[in-house]
Amino acid sequence: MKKTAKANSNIALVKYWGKRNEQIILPTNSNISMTLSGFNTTTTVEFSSDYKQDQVELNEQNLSEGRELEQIVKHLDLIRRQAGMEEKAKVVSKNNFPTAAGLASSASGFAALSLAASKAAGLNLDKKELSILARQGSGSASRSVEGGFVEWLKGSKEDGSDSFGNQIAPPEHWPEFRMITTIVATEEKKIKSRAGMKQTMKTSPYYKGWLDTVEEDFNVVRKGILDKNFSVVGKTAQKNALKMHATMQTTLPPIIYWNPATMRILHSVIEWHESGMDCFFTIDAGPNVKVLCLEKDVEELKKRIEALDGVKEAIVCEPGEEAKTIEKHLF
Ligand code: 2P0
Repeated sequence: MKKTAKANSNIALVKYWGKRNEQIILPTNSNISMTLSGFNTTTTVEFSSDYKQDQVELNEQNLSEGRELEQIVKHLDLIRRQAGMEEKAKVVSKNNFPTAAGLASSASGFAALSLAASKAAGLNLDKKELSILARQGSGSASRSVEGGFVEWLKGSKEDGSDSFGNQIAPPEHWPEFRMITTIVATEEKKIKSRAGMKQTMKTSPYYKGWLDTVEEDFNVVRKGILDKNFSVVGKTAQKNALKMHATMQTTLPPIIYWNPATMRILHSVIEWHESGMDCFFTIDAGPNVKVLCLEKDVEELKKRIEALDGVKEAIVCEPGEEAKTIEKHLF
């Protein structure tokens, strides 16, 4: 009844920004990500009749109340219902990167929790079933179940059975692809993605423009990955991220995740690109920019990024592996 899983985070090249169903988390548009090597969550789950209530420890802190605990308990309830059991659980989870700094900790977190808890509950889910389960914890987690380049299909069914993460290509398909994650802030962001995307759908006049054009970005990036066409993937991913930020910046009240260091990186990447360097950027719901490049340019770009004012760290990520169970438990 005790299992441990490790899942990598992912960064979207075509973003998920909006839900067509908030209860079971279905997206308004299909989206694409790369699973990252290096940023991961390890989670151990044990179900036992000895536990009187669910206990959750996240990054060495016991969660006694709050939204995070509620989301995790709700997810455990879903797994207990699927497994036909009632035992409470102990969950211990650790990220190897700062939580909620726009580095998609909910993606690796719910992917690891789904895998560890479903195995501990005796369920033997296939990849698709596991992704559907992870999706209901946090949308982006549906993509972290798989490795390499992954699409999360929006699906059309009301029950969500056709909305899951699907591998477009494994890490070995394009091992030269890099994302340099720049850390400019490590504090928790004020507006979570969940609230941000809801507010955007409700009040941004540009959301319609997002919906009208995102499918084309999806098709272009998908083909670009299969063709290993870096300039097509990079250019389209950058445009897609800026479009997403344009929708959130035009909500009421506005959501602006960028800080001066973010702007400095964006301008620099554009300038470097104009002077012949193969580089683009993407940004999620936070201030940390991810610079997209190929292995050949990583050393030079890392040096340039680290020299920019306000950059605390630049971490190079490669295409990473799928979520896996491991033997070493956290308790
Ligand atoms: C993405 N983000 O595609 C987009 C881009 C943030 C910006 O997926 O409400 O934490 O739990 O489904 O998955 C972050 O949203 O939101 C996210 P919920 P989630 O990576």
